[in-house]
This record gives sequence, C-alpha cells and structure tokens, in this order.
Amino acid sequence: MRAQVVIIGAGPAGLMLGRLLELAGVEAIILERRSADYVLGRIRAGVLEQGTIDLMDRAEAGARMHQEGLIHHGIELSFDGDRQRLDFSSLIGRHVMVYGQTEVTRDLMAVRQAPIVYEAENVEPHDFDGDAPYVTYDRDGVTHRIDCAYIAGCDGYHGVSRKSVPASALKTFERVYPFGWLGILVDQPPVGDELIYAHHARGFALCSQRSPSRSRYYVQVPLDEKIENWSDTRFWDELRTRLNPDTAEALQTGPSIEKSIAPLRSFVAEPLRFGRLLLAGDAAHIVPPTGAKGLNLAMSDVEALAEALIEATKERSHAGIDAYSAKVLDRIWKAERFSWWMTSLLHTFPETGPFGRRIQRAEFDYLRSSLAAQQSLAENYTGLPG
Ligand code: RFL
Ligand code: PHB
Repeated sequence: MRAQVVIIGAGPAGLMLGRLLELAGVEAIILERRSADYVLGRIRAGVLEQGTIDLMDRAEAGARMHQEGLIHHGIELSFDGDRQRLDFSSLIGRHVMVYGQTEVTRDLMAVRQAPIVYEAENVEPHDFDGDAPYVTYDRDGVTHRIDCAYIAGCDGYHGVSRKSVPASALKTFERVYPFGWLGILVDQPPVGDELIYAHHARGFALCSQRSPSRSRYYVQVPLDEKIENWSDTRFWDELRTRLNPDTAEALQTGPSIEKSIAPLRSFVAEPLRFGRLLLAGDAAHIVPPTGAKGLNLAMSDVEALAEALIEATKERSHAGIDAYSAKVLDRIWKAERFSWWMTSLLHTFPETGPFGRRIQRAEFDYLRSSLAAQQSLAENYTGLPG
C-alpha cells in the first residue's frame, strides 16, 4: 500500500489532521489501535478556544458544534469560599465554547470520507530518518505495510511514535504532580451557568458541564487514590465541602454515569520532528487539565502540521516541515506555563507549608484587585493568538 501521509492515532489530533489533508487533496491513511466505540467512550476535555472552533469550521465539521456548543463569556474562581467572576468578554473581548471532546471526535469521524483503520495492532514507524519511510501494522492476523512520504505521530502520550525516536535525539521536560483529578459525569443540570474553579485547603474542585442537563465535576485526589473508595455519596460530600456554601447548596446531585481518575502531568518533548516523522498533540506534550489547554493545543499543532504537509506534498517545499517544530513549541511552552500556573494557584500541594498557602492566597487577592492580572488570565484561558 502507498499513501502520501500515514497518521498514527485517531484522537482529535489525528482526525483533524486527516480531515485537513483530505480537504486539500493529500492522501492520508489513519491507523488507530482502538475501536471507534472505544475512542468515543473516553470522556476528556470540554472547553474549546476560538482557534479550535474556527478549525472545526474549516474542517466542515462545525455545524452541530454551533447548534449544541455553549458560549461561555467567563469563569468563576473560588478561594476558600470567596468568589471572583472573570468576564472574558469585557476583559479582552473573547469567549470560549463548552463542547465535549467526545462530540468533537464524533463530528470529525462523521465528515471523513476515507476509511479509518481501527484496531490496527503493533503499529510501527520505520526508516523515517531516510527518504523512504514506511509503517507496518497487524490486523486480523495479517501484517500490512504502507510506504509513505511522511508519518504523523498523533498517538497520544502512550503512543509508539515518540518511543520510536532514539533517546539521544529527544530532549524531554517533565513535572509529575503528586495528585490526580477524580471526575464524574452526571445527568443533572450544572450548578452554575459558567465553570467554577475552586481552591480549598482539602484540595481543588471544578464544576464543569457538557450541556444544560449534563454536568462534569472534578475533585483533586492523592495520586494513589483508588476509584473503588469513592462512592457517589462520598464524591458529592467532598465536592460540597470544597465549594462556596451557596454553590454547595445549589448543587443538584444524582447517580454518576462515568467516574475516572486522571493523573496530572506537565511534559514536553523536543523537537517535534525527526526526519520524516512529525509529532503532534499529546504525543509531544501534556498539560495538566486546569487551564483547559490539552485539546486546544493538539488542534493548533495539527493546523500548523497540515499546512507544512500540504506545502511539502503539493509544492515540494520543505520550508514548512523545517519550521514546524520551532513554530509550535513557542505556543506549547506558553500553554505549559499557563497550565502550570493555574495548577499551582488552585491545588493543595502536600509540600506547601503555611508560607506557600499565604502566597496562593496573595495570588488570588492580586487577581481580584488587578485588571491587568485578570486580563492576563483571560487572554491565556481563551487562547493566545497565533
Ligand atoms: P489522544 O486523544 O490521546 O489520541 C491518541 C490516539 O492514538 C491512539 N493510539 C494509537 N494508535 C495506533 N497505534 C498506537 N500504538 C497507538 N497508541 C495510541 C489512541 O488510542 C488514541 O485514540 O491524543 P490527541 O489526539 O493528541 O488529543 C489530545 C487530547 O486528547 C488531550 O490533550 C486532552 O484530552 C487532555 N485531557 C484534557 N484536556 C483538557 O483540556 N481538559 C480535560 O478535562 C482533559 N481531561 C485529558 C483529560 C486527557 C486524559 N488522558 C490522556 C488520559 C482526561 C484524561 C483521562
Ligand atoms: C471538562 O469539562 O472536562 C473540563 C473543563 C475545564 C477544564 C478541565 C476539564 O479546565
């Protein structure tokens, strides 16, 4: 088999890249380890920046998003019960949209014309340091080979692409946080119109949503916490404790329809290009979810990567491919910084003593009193330009 580009991974990054290439007439094959149902069953991000919304439109996948997505003009921060609303629209004239990653994935799957190879096992990129790379995979007990010009590694943090690069060619930067987020999905109306990010001595909590009748809530838990120890009742009690009393009172609870724990990590691999293998999305970097940046960053990577691949395959110019890594790393590090900062402000760290807690409080008070600080948060949260 032959294709101009082989894309490894059919998460949001791989699907969006495949679609942008398809619309430009560049032939790409997508290989995904899991089934389509499995991919759609993963509950992850929920907040889209304007750049992601625009890209969904360019991919001709935005119709349902515009109908069902909820425009949010701000968020609420709560610190030991003291509340502060940030109005993005008046601060910087921008907003975000609440529309689940599951729905983004579903819409991108639906618009793709060419098939996606699901349940592709033992996917392996080969010879990407030369001019004739190829990818092998197994399906139904048969080994297949696809010769190509470029390989796009969109296979997430645990994927094979980054792992195929010799360690000496890769520099990695990592911070593992000593906690995770326990999240639940529930068919109850959200507690507020907007998202609430709450700091409490017992840990962080987030009130998010998927629709007017479906809510997503998170509480910070220790890294070694077991999901079996968290009955719905325990979750609701803990969440209420961490919220402002009025918010806690208004919370509408019910049986959870999904419950999972995600560890928090900051990670960047540099560079993002090794010969004819290019990394994008979680394959190259991870942010803690506090800044709602992971999905958006994956989308801005593939926007740049699509442009570079189209230029390389249609105009036979390597300038875009050569520039790709440096171009996206600039934005990646800014998102890493913001996500780390939001995480540091809002979580309770085991090692933080009384001094550290006062610093967190001072940071919150500064944010409450300074228009400049609020604008800084707003421009980062809604997505930096470029
Ligand atoms: P994905 O979504 O991980 O997709 C990668 C795809 O590659 C497949 N794959 C392989 N395919 C073939 N061969 C292999 N060897 C393969 N190995 C893996 C996988 O099955 C998968 O389908 O990466 P992508 O496309 O870069 O998208 C990035 C986003 O998914 C990610 O940044 C966000 O979801 C991060 N994230 C969150 N971000 C937010 O902004 N807000 C959140 O609330 C939020 N919650 C989360 C998250 C990520 C999580 N992970 C990674 C476990 C919650 C979780 C649990
Ligand atoms: C979510 O709805 O899952 C969500 C929203 C905002 C975040 C993280 C997760 O910062």
